[in-house]
Amino acid sequence: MVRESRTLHYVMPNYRRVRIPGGTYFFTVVTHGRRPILCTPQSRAALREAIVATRRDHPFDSVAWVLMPDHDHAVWQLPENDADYSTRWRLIKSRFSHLVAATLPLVASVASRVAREEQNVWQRRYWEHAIRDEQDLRRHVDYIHFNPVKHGLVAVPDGWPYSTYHRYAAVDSARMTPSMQELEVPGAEYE
Ligand code: NI
Repeated sequence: MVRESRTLHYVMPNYRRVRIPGGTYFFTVVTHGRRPILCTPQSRAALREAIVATRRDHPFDSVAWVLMPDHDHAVWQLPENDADYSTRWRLIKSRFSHLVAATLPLVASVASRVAREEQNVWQRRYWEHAIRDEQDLRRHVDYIHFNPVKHGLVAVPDGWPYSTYHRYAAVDSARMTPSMQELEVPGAEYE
């Protein structure tokens, strides 16, 4: 009988720990007018701060995430009996908007003219998909990690720094070569 050690369990890619029945979701969130503002040092710090602050009152697990210049893709797992991802995204988007309004001149100039400034940073709508099973989860995690390649920013996922790819690749390199067919996720970019 093999007993999984606590250490091994901790370092395994998150998708192996995800209990599918119970609030695992894929999201695509896009900036207003597809402004390429998300990957600056200020924006990355602001997003991190917004996520940390939101998690304090509304916890969730980040299974995978990729930050692109004008959108991001994420897979979250919510606590049991909690499906309220919309509150979490609202808080993250709002906090991020307030934080970057102070650091991004382009956004600040727009925000000063309009009361609801977050609507000038983010598109209001976003794509949401409830993960169905482990295969669906893997497809979406792979989709996230290959997204910078899909969008032509880098030749290999390893070349894009703003991704949980690196967390996965460190412990599960065998999963890093899915077929192109596996990388199709209809609707994910809603372009
Ligand atoms: Ni994308």
